[in-house]
Amino acid sequence: MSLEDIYTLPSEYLELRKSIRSLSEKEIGPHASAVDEEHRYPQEAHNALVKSGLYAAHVPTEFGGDGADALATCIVIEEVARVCASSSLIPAVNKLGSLPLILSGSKEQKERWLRPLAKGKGFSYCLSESDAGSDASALTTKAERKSDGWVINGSKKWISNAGVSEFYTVIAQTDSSLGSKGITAFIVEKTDPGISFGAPEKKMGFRGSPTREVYFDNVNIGEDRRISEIGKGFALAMDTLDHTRITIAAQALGIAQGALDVAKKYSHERKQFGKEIFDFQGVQFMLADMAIGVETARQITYAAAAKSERGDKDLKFFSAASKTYATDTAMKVTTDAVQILGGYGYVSDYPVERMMRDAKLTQIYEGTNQIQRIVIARNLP
Ligand code: COS
Repeated sequence: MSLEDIYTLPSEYLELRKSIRSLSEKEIGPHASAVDEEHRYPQEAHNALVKSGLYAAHVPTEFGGDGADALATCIVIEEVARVCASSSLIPAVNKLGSLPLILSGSKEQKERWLRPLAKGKGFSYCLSESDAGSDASALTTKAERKSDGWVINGSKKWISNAGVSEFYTVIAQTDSSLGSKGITAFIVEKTDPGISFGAPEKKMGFRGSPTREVYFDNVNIGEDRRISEIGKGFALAMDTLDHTRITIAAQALGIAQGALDVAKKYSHERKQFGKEIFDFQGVQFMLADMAIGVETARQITYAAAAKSERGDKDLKFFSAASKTYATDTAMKVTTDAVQILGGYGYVSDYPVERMMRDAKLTQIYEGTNQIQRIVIARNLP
C-alpha cells in the first residue's frame, strides 16, 4: 500500500458526496427554514431520500436497501445535515432503530422489517424513559411472558420520529431482579393495539423532527417480535450505540460544515470600515479555528466509521470520541458563525442561529458528552 491510498477517500465515496450534496441543496435545503419555523416533519426530505434510495441507506441489498457501509451512511447524514439537521435525523434514526435487528435478528425478522424500512417505513429506537436517561439500565418498561408471546407495559421518552415511524425497537425489562441482565429487545409496530404517542415536545432545535413519548398499554406481541436473546437486550442496546453514535458525529460534522460555509461566504460579502470583514485578522483567526475543528472532526468520524464497519476492537473508544469531538466542535463552530454574522446571525434571515440551536442537541442525545467521556475513559487506548 502506498501513501496515495490512505488519508484520501476512494472515488466512490467522493461521488456519493457529490450526488447527495446536490440532492440536499436542491430538494432538502430550500425547506429547512420552513420546517424549523413550522415545527413540521420534513416530508420533502423524506420523499427525496426514499426516491434516491437513501432513506435507510444502510439496509443491506439482500433486504432491498442500498447497502451503504458505515462510512457511506455517515456521508449521507453529513451532507443532509449540512443543509437541514432535522432531515438528517431521518437516515440516522432509521439506522439506530433497525440496527438491533440487523445485529441480532433472524433472517426472517430482517426480511419482515428491513424491506419495508428501505421503502420508507421508518424505524425508531425506544430505550430512554423519564427516569432512565444516562442510567439506561434503570428502565422500567416491562415485557411479561404469556403463553404465546409477550405483553408490554410502560412508556418511553424522547423518542425521535415517534408517530411517524412504522416500527419501534423497544428495550424492556423481562426480569427486574437481574438488573441490566434482565433486559430484552422487541419490535413493536405502530398498528399494534395498545401503542400510542404523547404530544410532540417543544424543542430548542431539531424542530422538524418529532420527539414524542411512546406509551405501551398491554401491547400483546408474539414470540416472533423478540429480537435479542432473553436478558441480552441491554448489551445489544449498548452495542448498537457504539455503532450509531458515529452517525451523530457525522450529523454534527455536517451542521458545523454548513455553518462554516455560511460564515465564510458572509465574511466576503459583508463590508465594514470600507473592506470585507474577511480582511480583518480577528475574523480570519475565527474562520481558521472553525475550519481546523471541522476537518479534525471529519477525520476522527470517518476513522470511527471504518472501525464500525470492520468491528475493530477500539470501536468503543473511537465511537464515543468522534461523537464527543464532532458535537463539541459543532457547538463551537455554530456559535462562532453566529458571532461572525453579528446581528444578522442572531435572526432567522440566515440559517446559523438554527444551526446553533440544532448543534446543542448533538451534545446531549445518543448519550450526553459526559457519558461519552465515561465510555472513553473506560476504553482508553
Ligand atoms: N457493548 C456491549 N455491552 C456493553 C456495553 C457496550 N458498549 N456497555 C455495557 N455493556 C454491558 C456490560 O458489559 C455489562 O455486562 P457485564 O456485567 O456482563 O460486563 C452490562 O452491559 C452493564 O454495563 P455497565 O455496568 O457498564 O452499565 P452501566 O449501568 O454502568 O452504564 C453506560 C453504562 C453509562 C455507559 C450506559 O448506561 C450508557 O451508555 N448510558 C447512556 C445511554 C444513552 O446513550 N442514552 C441515549 C438515548 S438512546 S438514543
